[in-house]
Amino acid sequence: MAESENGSPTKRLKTDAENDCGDVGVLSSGSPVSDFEITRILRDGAREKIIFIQGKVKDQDAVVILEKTPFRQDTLSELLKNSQLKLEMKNDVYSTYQLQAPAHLNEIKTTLVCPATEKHIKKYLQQEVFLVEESGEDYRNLTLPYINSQSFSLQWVHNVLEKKAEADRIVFEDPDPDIGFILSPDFKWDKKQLQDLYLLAIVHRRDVKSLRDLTSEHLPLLKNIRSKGEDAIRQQYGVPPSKLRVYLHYQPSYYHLHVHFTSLEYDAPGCGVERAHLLSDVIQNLQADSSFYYNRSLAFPLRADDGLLARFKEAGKLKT
Ligand code: M7G
Repeated sequence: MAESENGSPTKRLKTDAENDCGDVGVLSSGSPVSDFEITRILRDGAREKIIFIQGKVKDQDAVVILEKTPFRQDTLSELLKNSQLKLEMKNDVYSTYQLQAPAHLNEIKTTLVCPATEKHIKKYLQQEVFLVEESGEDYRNLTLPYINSQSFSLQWVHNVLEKKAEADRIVFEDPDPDIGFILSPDFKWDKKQLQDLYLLAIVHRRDVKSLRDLTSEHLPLLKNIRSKGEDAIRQQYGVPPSKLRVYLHYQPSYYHLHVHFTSLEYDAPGCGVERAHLLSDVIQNLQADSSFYYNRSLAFPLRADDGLLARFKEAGKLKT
């Protein structure tokens, strides 16, 4: 749900597709989530306190993601003072309670994807994963034709770049068409606390799909993102570069170059070694060899029912 800086719901955006999935930022009983009919649970992450639910909103396929967010230090005393406590048990110096927090301190971050495609549903479904090793040639023969035919729509990215959506959330922009970018909060971050800080730098140029396309020609772009992104985050949130994990995903879900800026303290989804490539490593690799990412083998995980995995299997490229 889009929210303005002051937390109030934003107005409806003119570019929102007309559909039955509801209005941006509307929090009422007639909200798209209250109309949501549950079909099945795609994934239930008890430890991360996140659940992915598939369902329908007025006959349209949809996914709802509910996530309990980290505690906010600035509201702790209010939480302790103004909540109701129900004793569960007491034994010696130990006692446990059910704490009922006031509604405004008990929000659940909610993401709605509607209408959701089959690909969205697969993305969120818990599945067995396999590690694939892709050579530069495999990329050109197998992966590129696949992503050209099967990728997620980039409409949301273009909306951000053209300020048709999320314009009020922009943290920093360098408008230069070659080395410029927009830095905005990732939609996984509710901006309520810094422990799970998560921003995205989305480049203005539209001719770079992913890490694979990068050569030394892109070094000015990458260095610009690193230095101006870090400066903006220090200025806006008081978080220094030594507290940030700055990386690119390979494979990404969205094939328009973007860089993830996350809090080092946050175990962000997809920040493991099999998917995340630190921006500083990428810069150094390209400084040493302009065709580093054109040639080298890159490993990444694919879910069991990913069509790309089938192509690697058919080509005899999956190590079993
Ligand atoms: P990715 O590396 O392409 O793939 O990252 P991933 O989603 O598998 O990590 C894309 C990033 O864009 C993710 O961190 C998403 O949470 C974020 N994201 C996706 N969408 C659809 C939006 C959106 O509409 N707005 C914003 N601000 N972030 C989004």
